[in-house]
Amino acid sequence: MIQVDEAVAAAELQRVVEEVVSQTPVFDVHTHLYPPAFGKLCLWGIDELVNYHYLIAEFFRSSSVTPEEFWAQSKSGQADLIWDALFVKNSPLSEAAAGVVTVLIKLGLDPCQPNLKQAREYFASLTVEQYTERVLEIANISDVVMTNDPFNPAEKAAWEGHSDCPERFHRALRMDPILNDWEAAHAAISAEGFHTHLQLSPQISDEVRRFLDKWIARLRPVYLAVSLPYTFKYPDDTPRTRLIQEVVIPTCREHRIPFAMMIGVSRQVNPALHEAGDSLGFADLGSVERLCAENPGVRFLVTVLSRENQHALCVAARKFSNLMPFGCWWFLNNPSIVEEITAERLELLGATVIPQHSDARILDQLIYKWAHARRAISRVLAASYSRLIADGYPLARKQIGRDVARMFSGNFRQWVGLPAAKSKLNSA
Ligand code: HDL
Ligand code: ZN
Repeated sequence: MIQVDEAVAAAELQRVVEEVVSQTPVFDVHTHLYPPAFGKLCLWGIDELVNYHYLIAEFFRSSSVTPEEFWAQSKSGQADLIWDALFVKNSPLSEAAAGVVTVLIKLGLDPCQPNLKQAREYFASLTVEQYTERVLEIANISDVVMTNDPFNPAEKAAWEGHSDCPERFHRALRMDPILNDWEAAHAAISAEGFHTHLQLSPQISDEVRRFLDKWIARLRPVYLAVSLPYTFKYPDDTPRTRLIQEVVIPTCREHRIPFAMMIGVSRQVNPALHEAGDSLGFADLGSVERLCAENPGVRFLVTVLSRENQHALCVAARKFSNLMPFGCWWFLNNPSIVEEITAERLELLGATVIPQHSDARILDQLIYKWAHARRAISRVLAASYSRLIADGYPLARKQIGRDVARMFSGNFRQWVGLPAAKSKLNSA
């Protein structure tokens, strides 16, 4: 029973919540990051940071430079163009631009420089190993999950070279080609010596499982993952349904790992923007419910790209305890929407969700994505707790610590079968 003198006073609540949220380490469940040993796959520093595809999309709205002219530039030439258009000639108001400002300020650099000279000198003074430690410490990140695509030649070469992968860089085995482009995936898997065929059969499914087993043994992934278009339907009469039923689900069962579905992409609506050319669409969450209902013994991680799908995802998670909603993905990772989604998740699901992931592609982004996420989540959490206190509930600080630790790492560790983290602060 909580003693009244331990209770957090209403006037102190916002500060206490911000303190606990800031001090609680995060397990970042979805990123595109790599450890330093992965060489060029490990993106870091100001030229990569400013060339984030979110900023490239925004650049074309503030410049007369055409995509063809832009892509003809070097990486640093592109960064110079983006810096001038979004940070010198205009105010960095967008979330992606404000994020760069957050990173520079937290590194002690001037975000109002007329060019990138100072920032480039700073990064040139660091090794990627030093910078990795610095970023994880500033962002208070204990672990990240990578995105590992066995169909990416550079990634395949890195793993075949037995790149050293530190345990806190957990792996996720990405299966987009298998589930979204079976024709190309079948050819790639065959080329690796597996006996697959365009026409699916139980024997072909077994061969695809053998291919996955080989990569699972190599990567020891914490989950299998796929990004699905907003048109995703389950079941349907495409190879995807059969591959989910005969390959993905049995593999998740056998290896006791969850299946992560990231649903809602509308691919390449503007190919001229390359990686920045994707959009979103409203998805059918009945398909998620059917998968969860058919497979009660399999754990699912789901994030959806449409803001309008979020409420239905919360309701689906109330129906299926093998469904874990996670993150405010991609176009949703903006403070106003993170607050809205986090509020409806707390109201419908309490602390049983994974409120955010960074989706970071560049190491530096962990600094801003988590600073901004913590600010938004603190606001919503404090509002939820303040309603309890206003009703006379004596809320103790250690309860706040317990709830935040559960959402920031405990839920995911339990979901993927990792041991609980040793708590440092939550008893405070
Ligand atoms: O498929 C994914 O994992 C997405 O996150 C894409 O990588 C997307 O381009 C992205 O970076 N979103 O933030
Ligand atoms: Zn991603």
